[in-house]
Amino acid sequence: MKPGACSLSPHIVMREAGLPADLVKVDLAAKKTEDGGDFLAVNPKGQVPTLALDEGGILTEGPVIVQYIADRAPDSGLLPPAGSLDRYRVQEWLNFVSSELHKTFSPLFRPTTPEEFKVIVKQTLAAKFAVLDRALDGKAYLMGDRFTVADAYCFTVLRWAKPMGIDLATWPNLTAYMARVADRPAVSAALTAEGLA
Ligand SMILES: N[C@@H](CCC(=O)N[C@@H](CS)C(=O)NCC(=O)O)C(=O)O
Repeated sequence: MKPGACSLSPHIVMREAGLPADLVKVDLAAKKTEDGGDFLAVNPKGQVPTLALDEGGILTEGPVIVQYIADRAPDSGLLPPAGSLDRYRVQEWLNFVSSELHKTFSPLFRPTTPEEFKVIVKQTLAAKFAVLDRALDGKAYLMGDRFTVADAYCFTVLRWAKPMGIDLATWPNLTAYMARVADRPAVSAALTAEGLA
């Protein structure tokens, strides 16, 4: 994991699921684990999140990892049962966050991205935030009253808005949503554990 990176999403889900989270920090630039190990030998993609499985091997790709964790705690309500329409709805949100938000944010973190392109990226994000803001109107979470893995991922990615100079106050439902999610005991514990509280 890297504090505040997209690995925060499965970290939150582990805590929401009541499962032990054994976190290993990674230096993403050097591709080294905190004990000096070669991260690329663990995950050839060189990316977090990377989940080491009890049965051996790893699982990668955040939207898949959170579903794997939630399926280990089916009573948590973090993910509706396989085959239900609600399950596809959660996956619909996971995909939206991954492809429309997460990977749109990415160039903002790169020092090599030209400033003119960053302006376009922020405009693109603003349009997506408006979609989310409308979807959250009158709802506590993306799926309604129930917090799901999609909220863990969405919250994690939306946290990047502020450091990137995007003021979420433009979208009142998003602002309220961020405060609501941050207030959850498991989320607050994850933020504290990552030194982000
Ligand atoms: N497709 C991956 C992307 C994960 C990703 O972008 N992770 C970032 C941190 S948020 C990372 O590890 N960046 C370092 C790199 O790509 O070298 C997923 O959805 O899990």
